[in-house]
Amino acid sequence: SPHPAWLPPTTLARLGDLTTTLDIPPHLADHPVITTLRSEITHAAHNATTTEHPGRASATTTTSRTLTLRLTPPTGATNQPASTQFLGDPHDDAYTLTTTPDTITVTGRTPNALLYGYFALLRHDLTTLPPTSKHTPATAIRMLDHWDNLSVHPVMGQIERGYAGDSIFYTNGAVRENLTRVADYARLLASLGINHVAINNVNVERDAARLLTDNINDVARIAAIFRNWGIRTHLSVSFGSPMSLGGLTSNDPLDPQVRQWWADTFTAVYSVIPDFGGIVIKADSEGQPGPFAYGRTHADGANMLAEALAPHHGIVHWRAFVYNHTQDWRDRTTDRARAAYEHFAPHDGTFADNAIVQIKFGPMDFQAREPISPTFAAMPHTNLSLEFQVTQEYTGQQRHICYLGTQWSEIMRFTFWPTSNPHTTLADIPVSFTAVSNVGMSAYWTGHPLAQANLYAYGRLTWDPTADPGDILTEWLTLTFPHTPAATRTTLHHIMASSWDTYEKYTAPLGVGFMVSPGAAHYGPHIDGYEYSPWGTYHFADRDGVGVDRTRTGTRFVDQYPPELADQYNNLDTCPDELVLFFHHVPYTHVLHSGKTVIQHIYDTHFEGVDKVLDYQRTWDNLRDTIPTAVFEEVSTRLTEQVRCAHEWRDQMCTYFFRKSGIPDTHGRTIY
Ligand code: GCW
Repeated sequence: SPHPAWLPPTTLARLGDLTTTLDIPPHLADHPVITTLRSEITHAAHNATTTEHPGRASATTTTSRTLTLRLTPPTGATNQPASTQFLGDPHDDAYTLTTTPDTITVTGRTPNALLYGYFALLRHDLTTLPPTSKHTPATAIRMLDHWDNLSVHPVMGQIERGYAGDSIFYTNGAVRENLTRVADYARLLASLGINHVAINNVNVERDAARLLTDNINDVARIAAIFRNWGIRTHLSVSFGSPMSLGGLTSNDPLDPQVRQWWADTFTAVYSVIPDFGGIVIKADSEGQPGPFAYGRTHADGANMLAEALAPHHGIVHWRAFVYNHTQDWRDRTTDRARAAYEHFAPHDGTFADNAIVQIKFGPMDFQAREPISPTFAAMPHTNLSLEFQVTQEYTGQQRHICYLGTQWSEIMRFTFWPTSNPHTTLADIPVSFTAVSNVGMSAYWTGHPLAQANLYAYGRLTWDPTADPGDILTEWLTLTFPHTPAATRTTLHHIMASSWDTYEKYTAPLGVGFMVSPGAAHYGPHIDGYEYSPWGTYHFADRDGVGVDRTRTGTRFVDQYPPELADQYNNLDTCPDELVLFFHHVPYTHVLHSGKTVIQHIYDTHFEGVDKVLDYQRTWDNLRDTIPTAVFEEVSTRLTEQVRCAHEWRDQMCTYFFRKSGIPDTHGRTIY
């Protein structure tokens, strides 16, 4: 059986000590989520009687606190804004906790709200809860996308950018017969408040395309499981479906026959899955078909699908990851970072109410460091989704420890208007949060046992983007390792909280990005791996300097930002150090705000990064007796690889830039 992640029996037992009552209006007594809650309560009570657990006052406690879960659906007319009919309302998921010394009451207006409130009790010290507190998520849509293929892809494997084994959904080209792992996964997600899941890769192979049509009954089996946990199921679809599945002669979004095909197809889908969430679509991107072939815009494409989904209250997540992946590296006028803004911003205000434009957090591609995509500030009249990557494609592939809660928190707190509107953060802009999941059939769900913390942190931050990522880490450690001495958890916290910074130190410097081995790997250093490729990810290092000139003397990408930020990034004196090579091409002797030259920064951070990883390894070794043996061994093995890989990065980076620049390390360390 898979690892219980943050819901081990000992943790759940704390809830079992409460004498729990469900207070549900009769017409909702058989709601699937209420049925789920009922079985959770039984399960927790069972754990309480069979488990010794730290939260318990004493084995002989006779009086226990009572817990009431009270569902209070709104009566009469609600005055919800019209947009909520498609996008949902965060207040539907909100729960209120009310406590007295003897009682705890969870109230909410939907079954999901009660489920979220119930699981939230695990995270709180029940003895110090305030008399009353209300908890409302930041957005109504908190979603995970899966890049799972039905079969093993010859290059990408079964899960594209998956580092945790096979798909929990599919095997041998079809939906699995046994979906118990999906049920366990749904429970983990629900405990965090995740309420939407897309179950197949955005690069849609032919067998996956047919999930929407011939194989919709298999999707319905998955949807039935997620429904029990208040999660709606979505599919990634191919824009080419009318031709490839429907036998039409065109996919033109303005062709009435094409529109009719989509309308008929969704009518059939909803007859089988009445609460189907909608679709995710990657069009005109990295070889996927799209509206450009017909001279149409992405708004035309998205609105066609939105129209077909609207009668069923379905939504379209239309990805903005559209750029020229067949660029000539000699062409210095094309800048991949500009692409999303150029294709989407001009269409602001023209997207349908049930269309959401899904934008990666940065203008390039889920790098360990890049600026925030300016497209978020450029489409105030469009529903937007902020997309993260929980799977660690560019952040160590679940072989390296890299806690991303720190990065996502920083991103969510970013503001485009530092002086004119400093309190509006990036997290205030989207109506939906999405991310690529990191789970698979791995015993630990995520390959690296500590990568579970990233899934956890994504869920918690999408509920509350203002939550402290260090506190989230503490929560995760407490729930996941209840029997581990507090000092060990403190040590783990220390390692994980610094791990993103460490990863950045030993990989690509100062925001320049990539420098990874190209293609299916994207792992380990290959500094010039993409330099003469068509993918638009270049660093332009020569004997004098390095970095991409995206200023007003270069590609002018800076001017996609609101003026205040555009000026800040454009000016070398005000551009933050960590982004300097993203925005500027500078000499190696350029002095950063830190007081170091660029070349010395490259040497120093790479030596520091390796030293940190060695320190993690030594520290981890000392925890041997306090961590469950299997977890200890698994992490040890991966740390050995992280140490090896960090050395490889350090030595290639230092050597490469020493050979380019001829400038020695001021500390005289070994450079090859
Ligand atoms: O980061 C890139 C990945 C591709 C992925 C693409 C995307 C699913 O390397 O594997 O394709 O992003 O986001 O569509």
